[in-house]
Amino acid sequence: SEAARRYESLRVEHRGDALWVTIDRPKAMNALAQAVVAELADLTERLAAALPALDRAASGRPAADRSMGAQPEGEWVCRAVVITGGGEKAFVAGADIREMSAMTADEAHDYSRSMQAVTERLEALPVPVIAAVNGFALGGGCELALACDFIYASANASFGQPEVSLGLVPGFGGSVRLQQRVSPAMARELILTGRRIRAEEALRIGLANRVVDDVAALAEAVDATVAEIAAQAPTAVANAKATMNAVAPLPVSDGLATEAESFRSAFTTEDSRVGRDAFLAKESAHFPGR
Ligand code: CO8
Repeated sequence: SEAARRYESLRVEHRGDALWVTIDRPKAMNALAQAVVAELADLTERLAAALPALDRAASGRPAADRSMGAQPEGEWVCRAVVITGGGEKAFVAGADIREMSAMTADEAHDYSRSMQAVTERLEALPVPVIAAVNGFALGGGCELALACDFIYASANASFGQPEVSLGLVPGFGGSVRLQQRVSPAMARELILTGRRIRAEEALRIGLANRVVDDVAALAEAVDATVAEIAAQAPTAVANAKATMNAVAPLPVSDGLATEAESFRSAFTTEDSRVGRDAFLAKESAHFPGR
């Protein structure tokens, strides 16, 4: 498909109902050089264009504009995106330190902004994005994983924000998203010490959702979860993700109002009609995805 075009540093493959994106520069521990960020920007842009756009209640439009708010246009080219690293050792070992050492401060700022834009586009995709962390997820690599909806890891994985050891600070979203994913105090401990933690500890603090023995088991665990997602109504999964994105920064009462708008929106989908009819007929639902 169009999304699976050739890139230098990315491998993009359909596997089951998911699109697997492998960051594949194992000689540099899959570090996010600017060329890799540019390819991720291109890929995420194409994916956003290829997937149905869900015009949802959570988009903040006035009520009159969203009467048929959850009717997406287009095809579901995939039901999930999985991000992983090439080679035996690394998910992504961060920004490319060699490249950064030749940057001006303004170039570093632009580098930070361009990768932040990729992370925001991943969050906005209407399908779940799963990080399959198969080794080092350090600095920008940990931040890339944090931009995914959730993280599965193999036992050899490790996580950390070692920027302070380089005289830097997180620049691809870590200062924001690590505090949201784990407790603020734990995020502070990790970022202020630069400490690297093992997969089991990442599981314990809620950074990883699941840890499995090895990389083969990681792919199997991800496949099984993708199959669970793919059995659900596509528009509902998209709506649920968008709603959770939208309400996260809101006070409870505003979040509840947004949720109710999303609920209203879900009612306008064929998926919801099919889902309710199938339940009442004691049949399994075949969702049209609109
Ligand atoms: N950038 C560039 N090259 C890297 C990186 C990296 N982040 N990580 C590893 N490499 C390269 C090494 O230089 C080495 O290259 P060579 O073979 O040419 O010497 C090769 O990968 C293999 O690495 P090692 O020999 O070090 O392998 P080890 O198994 O001994 O160690 C580690 C693996 C632990 C991953 C180690 O390489 C390491 O500590 N890497 C750096 C991790 C790190 O500090 N990452 C954070 C970077 S800063 C960041 O991500 C900030 C993001 C925000 C930036 C904002 C814009 C400015």
